[in-house]
Amino acid sequence: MKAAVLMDYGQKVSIEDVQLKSPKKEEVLVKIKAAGVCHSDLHVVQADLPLPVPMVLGHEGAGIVEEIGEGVTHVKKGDHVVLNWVPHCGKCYYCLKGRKDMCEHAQRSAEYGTLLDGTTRFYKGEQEIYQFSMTGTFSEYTVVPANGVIPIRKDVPFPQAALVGCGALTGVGAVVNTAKVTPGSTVAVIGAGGVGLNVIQGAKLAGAVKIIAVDVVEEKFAMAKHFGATHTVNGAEDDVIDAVLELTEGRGVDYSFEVIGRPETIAQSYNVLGKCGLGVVVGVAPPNVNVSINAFSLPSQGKTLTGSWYGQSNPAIDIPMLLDLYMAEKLKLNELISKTYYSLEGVNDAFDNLAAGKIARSILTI
Ligand code: CND
Ligand code: ZN
Ligand code: ZN
Repeated sequence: MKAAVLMDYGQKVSIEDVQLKSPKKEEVLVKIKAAGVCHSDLHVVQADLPLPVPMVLGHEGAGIVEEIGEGVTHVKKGDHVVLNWVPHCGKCYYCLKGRKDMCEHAQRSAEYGTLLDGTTRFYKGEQEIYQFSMTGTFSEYTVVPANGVIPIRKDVPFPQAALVGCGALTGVGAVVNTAKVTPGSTVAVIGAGGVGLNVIQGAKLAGAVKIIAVDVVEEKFAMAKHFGATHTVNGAEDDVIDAVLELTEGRGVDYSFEVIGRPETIAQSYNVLGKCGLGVVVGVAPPNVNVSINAFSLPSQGKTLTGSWYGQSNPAIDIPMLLDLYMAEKLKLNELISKTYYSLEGVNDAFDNLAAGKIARSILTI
């Protein structure tokens, strides 16, 4: 079977013939039908997110259950599923505290590129192949932990379902679960890509009255408005902080979201906040990067800068809920799909388009 694999850093992703072991206890074999290409996959290719290689990339995906391992009871062969890239263990300190997004066991396995038991299921000849965040959706089939599959309604098309597996859950969740944006608020969203557009529509769903989208690529502004932005700022032309202050009577916004992963835009997301404002970093910066913010402003303006991982979500509840919103025409997913590739071979072209910033999301149908 075929999978898109980053064989080594400095190379393009290649389509490889790989083998897959059967699902062990508490694991599920999934036939992937559609996968979205998220910037986190590109971060790995560009070595900004250093992980072990060779690795099957892709963490946004949907498919059909092909086989279940011993002890799996929540899905059966033939069920449609969205993959969850933070399959929590349910036993660690953070799981017990109710913070599945911070599961120690899932985070450690993701760093190792393995499943929860520390081993991989993909291999090529003698060589083990790692799996991105316990998913590996750029593949015809994958084996994931039981919690890594969320059963969904069968009337949702697979490409749209795939988008909920990262972009929509991460973006809407950052607004609803992490920031808890309240009706009537003012919001700035820095970075209007696949995830940022979902932050924008999440802010609209939450009842924000002013939603300021900041980007550097002109094509993004029409999309941002379509998803609910009321104002746009071109960071390549205008001073972002001045522009946001001007749009908010000189005060700054109540909530800001950084959805790029760069230190200068993370600092911007703090600096566009008004007093008592809450900034949420969604973008993933390389692990060795620090951000500088003004120390005096912390006590004197009472601002908070925090982060959001996988939308601080409860995937088993939130993924079906987002799909219900989509079917009720309250969540936009069709408009997120800028380009569809009908084969895994499209993956490098999808990465090039993502790097150029001109698209919302590309989908690979498999
Ligand atoms: P995508 O590339 O689609 O969007 C990034 C957007 O930022 C593009 O529209 C760019 O034009 C824009 N941009 C780039 N530089 C600037 C700048 N200096 N000022 C303003 N805008 C700029 O990426 P994506 O939406 O797929 O992902 C965005 C980030 O979110 C990325 O870092 C990814 O790794 C991260 C992410 C986080 C999580 C999480 O759980 N926290 C989950 N998935 C992805
Ligand atoms: Zn992602
Ligand atoms: Zn845990």
